Amino acid sequence: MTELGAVRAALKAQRIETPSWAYGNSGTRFKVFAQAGVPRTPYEKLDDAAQVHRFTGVAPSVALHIPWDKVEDYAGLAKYAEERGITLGTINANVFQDDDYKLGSVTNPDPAVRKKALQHLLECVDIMDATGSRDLKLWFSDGTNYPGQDDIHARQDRLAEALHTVYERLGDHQRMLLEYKLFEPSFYTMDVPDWGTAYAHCLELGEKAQVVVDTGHHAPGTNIEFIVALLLRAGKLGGFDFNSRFYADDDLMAGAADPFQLFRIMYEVVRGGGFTDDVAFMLDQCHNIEAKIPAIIRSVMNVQEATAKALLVDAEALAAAQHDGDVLAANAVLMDAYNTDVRPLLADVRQELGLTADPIAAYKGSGWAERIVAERVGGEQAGWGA
Ligand code: LRH
Ligand code: MN
Ligand code: MN
Repeated sequence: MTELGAVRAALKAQRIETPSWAYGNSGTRFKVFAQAGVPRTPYEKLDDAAQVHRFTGVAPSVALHIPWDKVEDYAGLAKYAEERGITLGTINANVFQDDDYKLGSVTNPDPAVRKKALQHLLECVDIMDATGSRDLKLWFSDGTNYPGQDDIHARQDRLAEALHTVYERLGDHQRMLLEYKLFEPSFYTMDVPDWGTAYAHCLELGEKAQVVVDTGHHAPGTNIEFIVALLLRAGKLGGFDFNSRFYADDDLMAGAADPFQLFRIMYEVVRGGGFTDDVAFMLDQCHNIEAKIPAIIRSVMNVQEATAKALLVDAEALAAAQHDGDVLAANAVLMDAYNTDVRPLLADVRQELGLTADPIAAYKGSGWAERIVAERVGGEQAGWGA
């Protein structure tokens, strides 16, 4: 039997980081639908993030994307966050939106471009020093579109060199999280296409280098929970970028497309001892047509539900069935946990934390949505990429 007290305690201790860019306008390459009341500055993004934490109690940190969240004074931004009961989390580097990076950033054949990209990555570590952030998240759009376009082997050498330089710059308590993605924007080769490539680089670098799994970055049908189990076993799972996909890198709300997959992932996290501060649970998603703040609250709740179900798996009964080779019984143990309605449990947990049972209803009743529409007039709305 699973001990319910321990499950409750674990759910109260869970932390889910929200991405600053999810609060801004976003869209597809066909159209960005602007929404009223959307933040105009990184400060206003933090105001919104504080609302998500206020009603969920488990989302106290916000990931920044540089330069989308560029400010003069990062220590001041951290103080602003603190005054609102939250902190600044992972710093996401951005070496994919500059004309110079057409043929790559740190793997570009031109040393001058490589140098520029490297400077940005190092500047991100300076920002981490000012914000007190632990993690630097690196995702590279680098790659090629056509066979023969560039030397695959040489690009790996250039990547390794840049990663090494950044790794050396990290402070004692800082980490580098390397994110992989199968394709897009490069269509023939990506320089970090899969967990194996990320793992190989991280292994070479050392223990401060860890792999981050973005759930939208795999080929259809990929068994993501297997990757999670493997990375945890190797001590190389640094965190997640949670989001949902139906087709490619859709960045829909976490747990919306396939809540069963999210449960299977969370089960491997729990099983593999990854339910600790060493694994960062982050959202990386965009809300193109739905209201942003309640969508982020919904995503946090979806991650919590998957986590609760994973924590409810009867480990003893599962081990016994596995030991006996009882395939059906083992599967039934997992399915029993998955099919449990954990919403009453989470409602209780929230109330024990002094929150209302229904965060979405509480947000709707708070008047925040109306207030930001009224107040945030004039100026330019922040968007994905601005
Ligand atoms: C790339 C990615 C990466 C970026 C974010 C905006 O697709 O997942 O994490 O930083 O999207
Ligand atoms: Mn991501
Ligand atoms: Mn992505």
